Amino acid sequence: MTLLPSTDVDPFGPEVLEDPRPFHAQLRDAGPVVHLTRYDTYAMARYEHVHAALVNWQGFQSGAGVGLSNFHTEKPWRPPSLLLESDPPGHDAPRRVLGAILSQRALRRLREQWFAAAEELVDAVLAAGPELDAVPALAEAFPLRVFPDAVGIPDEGRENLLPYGDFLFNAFGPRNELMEAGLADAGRLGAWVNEQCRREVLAPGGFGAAIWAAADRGDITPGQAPLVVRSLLSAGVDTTVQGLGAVLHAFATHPGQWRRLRADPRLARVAFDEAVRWASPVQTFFRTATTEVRVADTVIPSGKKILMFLGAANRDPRRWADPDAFDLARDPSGHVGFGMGIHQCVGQHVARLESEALLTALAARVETIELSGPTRRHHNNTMRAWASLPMRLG
Ligand code: OVV
Repeated sequence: MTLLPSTDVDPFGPEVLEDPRPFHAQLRDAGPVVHLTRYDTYAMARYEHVHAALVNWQGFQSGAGVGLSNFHTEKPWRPPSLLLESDPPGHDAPRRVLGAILSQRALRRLREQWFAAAEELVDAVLAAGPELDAVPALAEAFPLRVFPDAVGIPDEGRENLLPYGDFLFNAFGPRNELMEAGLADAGRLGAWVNEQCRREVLAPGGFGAAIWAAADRGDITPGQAPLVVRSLLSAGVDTTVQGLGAVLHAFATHPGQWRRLRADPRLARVAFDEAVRWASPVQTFFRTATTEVRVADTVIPSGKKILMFLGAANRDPRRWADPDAFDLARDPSGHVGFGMGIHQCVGQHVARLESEALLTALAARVETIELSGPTRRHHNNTMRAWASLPMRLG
């Protein structure tokens, strides 16, 4: 029996959120499982074990919540998600419905429209001059331009989407300053989001209406439909914003890779997955041990929370050659930035299409991308995020 390694480092503290890479290396090197003494939870940071746990939904459940809080002992801040915070068999019907609506095939009808929207946005940004902050001007602007329309929500109140997501992703962590700072507005934001999930509010032809149509067919119940729409509005905006921020930052700091993309714009798709691997916009989710589960030499007691470090697994040198390099020549498939197994990101094709549209528009118009000032992180308990990315487009 080997002793279980432990650390009292706070994975949600400001130093780790500013730059988690040294802590990730420490966790990976300590062993397959590490005890996080501050929260009496367990951590996995090596690719092999993160991957194995993500595909083992029988041993590592999501129904007790995928944040630090255990829904079996603490009341969740909002009714649990039918997709994220649920297990088979209840998980499966909502997942099947949303999976079909967001499938690559179903998204084909949006492709032309989103490519045109990206060209329009990039033209407008370039007309305003070569210097910009890529966070508001591109990473936020593009998803906000195309995604709420695709869901079919009205224009009014869309400014609530990003703050709602920021709070939601903070709420997966402990009740620290980041979480507390969002509490004052959480009720109002949550009420607005819930209002957008009603059948009467959602425009015909959108993802939201398609979810209600699935309820009419009996594929899900009418009681489930608004919660499935809520998942779109919860997981569909901040995540893609940070994914686009990551890929723009990656290119701004890797000029050779930008030249490569310009030479072959079909690399736009692999570029996004490589950026999701490299930056892991969603850094962590918890699981809960359904019974005593053994991982390598460690027995995790039933009911304990386990923090899965997606970002650490995605840069594990045991799995990836030269893991810190952003490299379009690598095959990033198998990364766990979208998760893995039955909960793997149901919106990943939406995210890829948004990124492909934006990168294709940029590659056709912009020879060089470079940072033009100091970048600034946005701290969130779950997301690795940018507050500001000053850039010059040449
Ligand atoms: C993946 C994810 C993040 C946040 C919220 C949800 C899903 C949801 O289903 O509400």
